[in-house]
Amino acid sequence: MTSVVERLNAELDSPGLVLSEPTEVAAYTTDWTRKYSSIAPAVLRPRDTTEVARCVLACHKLGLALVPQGGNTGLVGGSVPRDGEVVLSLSRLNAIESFDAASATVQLQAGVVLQTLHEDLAGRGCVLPVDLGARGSCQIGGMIATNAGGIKVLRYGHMRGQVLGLEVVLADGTVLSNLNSLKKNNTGLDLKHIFIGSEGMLGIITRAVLQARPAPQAVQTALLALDTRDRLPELLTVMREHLRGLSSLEIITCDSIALYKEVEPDTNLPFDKAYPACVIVEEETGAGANERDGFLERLSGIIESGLAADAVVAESEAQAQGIWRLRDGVTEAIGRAALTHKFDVTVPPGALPGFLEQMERFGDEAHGLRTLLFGHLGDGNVHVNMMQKPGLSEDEFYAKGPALAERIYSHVAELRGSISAEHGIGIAKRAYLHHSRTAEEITLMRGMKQLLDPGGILNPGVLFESA
Ligand code: FAD
Ligand code: 2HG
Ligand code: ZN
Repeated sequence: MTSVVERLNAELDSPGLVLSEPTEVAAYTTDWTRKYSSIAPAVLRPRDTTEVARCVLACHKLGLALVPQGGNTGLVGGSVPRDGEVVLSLSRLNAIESFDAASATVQLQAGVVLQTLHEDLAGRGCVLPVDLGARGSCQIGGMIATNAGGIKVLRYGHMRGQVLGLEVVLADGTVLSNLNSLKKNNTGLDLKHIFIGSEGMLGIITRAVLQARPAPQAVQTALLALDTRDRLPELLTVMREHLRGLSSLEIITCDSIALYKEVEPDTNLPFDKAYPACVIVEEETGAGANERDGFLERLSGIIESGLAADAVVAESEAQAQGIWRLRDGVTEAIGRAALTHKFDVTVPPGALPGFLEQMERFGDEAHGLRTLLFGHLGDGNVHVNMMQKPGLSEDEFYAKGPALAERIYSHVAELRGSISAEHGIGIAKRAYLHHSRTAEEITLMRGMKQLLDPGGILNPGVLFESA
């Protein structure tokens, strides 16, 4: 009886492609949250599309299931094995292949890390207007596979809005290539959209063409302190009306700031009292000397109307970064402090004040949990984290998850919100998909999976229970 590794090596016969040393494999088998962890017989590390196709074909022939993995920063358990699958790492497909200045389009391999792309585009006076706290590790392929959101969705949309063309390896090893770089191309079904947000269960994304944009001339950043959360919907309306270049609107509650301070005690807090919530406002403006004054004037109007109680306005890039650290750093701080149940949801903006209160109530009623609320206010996207308090054992903590999820997601559904704003379904949310999608939609999704991956080898268990 030959082992999986021996069979893979015999099929692939290429040095360095198959990693099977247990300590090396272990680096790929636990997810970012530490909640999902399993074993894998091997990790495949292809360098280009041809090698990806060979790996997938080998798994197809051998009847082995595989889990595509990018930067492994996903938060719903979809990027690590769960039942002895092989890991297919895209990390070595890391070339930015070409940039076309006339169309501001960039062609690249799936394993390019977001920050590397940001740096490359900055050198060309351009940006990819998708940004998130995991920028130093998450990869373009993973971001496309999850249709990542982040802190600029309000103005520029999700990852989906930036993708012009894709190359995907299908479950039988076929390379489906449409590295389109045209803005206008209505030639039948736009197949790339099937793969964007498909979380690795319909195909392996190997290359992409993305639309870059001119970098903003200047960015103004401020942190507002609110003494009530009741007027959040009104704040949203006013911000949209008055800040025409509004590019980010993010909320952090005082509890989230307190946690950040616990984990990073040297942090200087921006206000001398703890407000119920703080909001980061970012506006893209022209570069003129008066632009900052204009921004200050618009914010003063908001403070005078009583919508905000206080504000700190960044006077330098370093100060802006200091403000953003309080927001970007919360996920990392949670990860360092304790285990957490994560609920990434959207609710209609009008429902936000009541929703935030309800989440705190649910957290208190679950006992032993610490509720942290923050997120992308401008999109109605709240990140509800319910953390393990000291004294609650790991088993007790995990046992609370299903009932809590059911409670939160049914409430979200009543509000006509979504159980996944931006992180996807993965393993974590598959039992709750019916709260956001109809039975007919789920049947069609299952049919598409069956059509594209009849053997069920691509990321089995993601989105639906494996058959
Ligand atoms: P992975 O975690 O490796 O994989 C994610 C999913 O995509 C898995 O199902 C995997 O199988 C699949 N996949 C990966 N690569 C490919 C490929 N090439 N082809 C096919 N399938 C593939 N997300 C947001 O949307 N907004 C945020 O603001 C945000 N902030 C975050 C902040 C922090 C600190 C962290 C840790 C995470 C954050 N995330 C956020 C979640 C995560 O970063 C995103 O989901 C990201 O897009 C995942 O990219 P990745 O390369 O790490 O993918
Ligand atoms: C963010 O916006 C991420 O920071 C992570 O989407 C959210 O940690 C979380 O719950
Ligand atoms: Zn987020």
